[in-house]
Amino acid sequence: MFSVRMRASRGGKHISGAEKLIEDHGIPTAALSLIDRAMFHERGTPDFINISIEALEKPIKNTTSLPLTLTNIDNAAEGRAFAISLLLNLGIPLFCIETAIAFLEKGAAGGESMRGAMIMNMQGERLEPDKYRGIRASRMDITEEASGELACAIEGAGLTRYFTHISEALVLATKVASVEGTIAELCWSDDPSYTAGYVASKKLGYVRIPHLKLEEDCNGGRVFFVNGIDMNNYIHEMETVPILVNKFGGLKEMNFSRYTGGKI
Ligand code: WAQ
Ligand code: MG
Repeated sequence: MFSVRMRASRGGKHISGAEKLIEDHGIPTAALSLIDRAMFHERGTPDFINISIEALEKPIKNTTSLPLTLTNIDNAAEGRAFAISLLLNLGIPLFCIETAIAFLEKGAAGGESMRGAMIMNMQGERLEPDKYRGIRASRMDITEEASGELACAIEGAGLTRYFTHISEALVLATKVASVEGTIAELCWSDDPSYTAGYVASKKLGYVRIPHLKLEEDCNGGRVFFVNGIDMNNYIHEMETVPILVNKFGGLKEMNFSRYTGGKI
């Protein structure tokens, strides 16, 4: 198996990134489709595209995705409030959550979106060594079969047009939650037309929130809330241990009106 990864930028600013795990005969097709994505992205046309193709050195861990919970939240204010309540429920102090949200809102790479994620401890401190690049979860993908199960489940919920975003985010969140020391992840997209995001954790699964920012907003990102990690081990596992999602963890739907008042 090979890891094929793409990142694209313009004037040093992050535009997009994506990756696949693939057998050697699939490399040309995978690389072409990633170049295509890099060239035609709503955040802009890149002046730099990096494609890396590497044989995997370590054995691949197979895993079931986090379960996917859909919520019917219809505006960003409620989305943020709900995300905060989920994170509080997971034991993250309010101060940390608010600090993280403020960074994501204004662009955690000095006013721009980062290429990777922030790592935040329970004191609200950012631990990632490079505050512009951040930490990238890497070397992960989903099998055709699990992808089919996910496609089927979200079709029933009318979300087929968002399949690529959902599938990639679910795979990433599954990897992040699997790394020892991760308490939770908060994410929303940096694509201006894509307002959705999620809170993910081993405990509550992937909770999709359709609105975490307003449309036209180019700032987004990810934060991994951690506790008691050894930074080198954490980064090493996040970036290099390959994970393949070979089963979809199932779909739940949550009617938001039932969950106001802090109940989860
Ligand atoms: N590792 C860590 N952080 C990353 C990675 C990665 N592999 N890829 C992206 N990021 C960070 C980076 O700061 C980006 O600016 C930010 O996340 C957003 O990336 O409908 O589209 O690819 O359920 O724009 C979530 C909702 C969509 C999906 C997330 O992220 C759904 C999304 P994007
Ligand atoms: Mg994006």
